[in-house]
Amino acid sequence: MKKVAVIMGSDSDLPLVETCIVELKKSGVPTEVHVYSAHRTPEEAIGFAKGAEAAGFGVLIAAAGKAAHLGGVLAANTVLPVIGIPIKASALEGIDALLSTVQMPPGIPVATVAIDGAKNAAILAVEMLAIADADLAARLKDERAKATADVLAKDAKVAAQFND
Ligand code: RP5
Repeated sequence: MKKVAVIMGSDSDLPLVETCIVELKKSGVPTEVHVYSAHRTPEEAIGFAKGAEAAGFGVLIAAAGKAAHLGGVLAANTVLPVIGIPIKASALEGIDALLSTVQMPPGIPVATVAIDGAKNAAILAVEMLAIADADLAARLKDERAKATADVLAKDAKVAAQFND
């Protein structure tokens, strides 16, 4: 199975990014985690992206806050899909990171999830790998069915409490 890389701009992002790592591991996807910054360690970030396809990665996840260029820098240096997680790390509450991550020029996409959307980044990465992996796809369908059952159980509880 292809691996997923989770790259964060700083270890200060880890408390949030951990949700993404846990979700990937729960799905049984081989995961590799690094701290590389587009600004502070550009050579390492670029080198990782350039080597990622040959190293067996299928998807890269980039988490960064403030002027968040990590997703874009990774995407500029690989044709693997890059998922961006804008991190809420400044006085601008993550809007800065959201716009820096999502507003990519044509030709170099970064699939951007919500501000602090770490769980969805992991699920999206697994969905990408599941295109070519029937077991992963089955696991995702199972999870989706459980989520549906959970909501319907909550609906039944609320309905029993309030409905005439
Ligand atoms: C970004 O700046 C990082 O991704 C982090 O969200 C933010 C702050 O980094 P530190 O100053 O905590 O290292 O590049």
